[in-house]
Amino acid sequence: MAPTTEKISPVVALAGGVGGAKFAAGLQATLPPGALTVIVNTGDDFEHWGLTICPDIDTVLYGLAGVNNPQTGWGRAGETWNVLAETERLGGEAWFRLGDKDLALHLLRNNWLKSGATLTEITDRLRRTLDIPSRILPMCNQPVRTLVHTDEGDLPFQDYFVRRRCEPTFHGLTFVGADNAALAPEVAESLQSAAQIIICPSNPYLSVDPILSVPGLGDLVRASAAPVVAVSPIVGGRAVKGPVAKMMREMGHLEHLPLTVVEHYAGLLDGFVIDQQDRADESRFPLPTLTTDTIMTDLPSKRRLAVEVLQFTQSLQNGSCTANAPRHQNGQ
Ligand code: FO1
Repeated sequence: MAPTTEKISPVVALAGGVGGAKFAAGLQATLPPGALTVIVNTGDDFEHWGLTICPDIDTVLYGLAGVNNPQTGWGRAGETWNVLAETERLGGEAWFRLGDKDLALHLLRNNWLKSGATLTEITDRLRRTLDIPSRILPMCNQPVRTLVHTDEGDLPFQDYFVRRRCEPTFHGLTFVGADNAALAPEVAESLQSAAQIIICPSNPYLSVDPILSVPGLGDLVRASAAPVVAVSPIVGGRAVKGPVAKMMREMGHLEHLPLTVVEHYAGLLDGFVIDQQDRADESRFPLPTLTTDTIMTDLPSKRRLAVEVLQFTQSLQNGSCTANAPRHQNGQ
């Protein structure tokens, strides 16, 4: 085949865990190899069994490599649990389920971290080994840890999310370490050269806000000439997965939850994508809105949504979308 001379338009996606990984898989299946960069939340990372665990990075790695567990959305397909069972038998903690295959990746990553490699370098090494054509970038290389303020006190993220199954009432978040985090050159460069920036259907508070908390990162998104579009993580007034709707209710937002997402991203977006089940809210949005089926059950549905979102985002760039004023026109 003759080499193509067509210029690849870079697309940058901001992603958390399961919802982000699903949508990123749709983007990857649609775009030319190398066109996609995924900037991933690391606020969920923690230390467990003496290992650094990076759940969202791994969910995106496994999802883009097509080796993820489709039932849970996290972890590996065809996983075995021998180490977990034996650890529990010996009196160790088993509330956070690390499978045998997953553990192999953790052992390697830990070793590489100990020998001085950055999380960015390690993630790139892993994605190449897993034959992933897209770049996967941790939001930063320094530890940032999400602390959840609840009615039962402050809980480290995985204690709130996995151990306590998001049951405590949510009051707020602190991204511990964010002030000392540095914008990685790879993250800055990808945002500066992006032709489209897409915020995946991830939890805005738990998954996207930590990314935006890295000093300078949110400013680059806001300053970008590329259209910025977010896909709603709410379908039919409920979260597709995870606690986002529960958290919104606990913050006093009882209805029109997709609008709550838009308001949360104020000043950042040029367009928004909502599910057809939330069509009744459509007229309330102060920016161009694509209403479609956002439920992703398999690769064709992920790809279909990705195609629609990319076309919508591009229409904001070339001015063919005639809906309400986006970010770049109203000077936000
Ligand atoms: N989520 C769970 O609900 N229970 C688990 O035992 C669990 C283990 C786990 C192991 C590795 C990994 O990469 C992710 C894992 N997750 C588990 C998912 C993860 O904690 C959350 O989905 C994310 O942090 C939220 O995006």
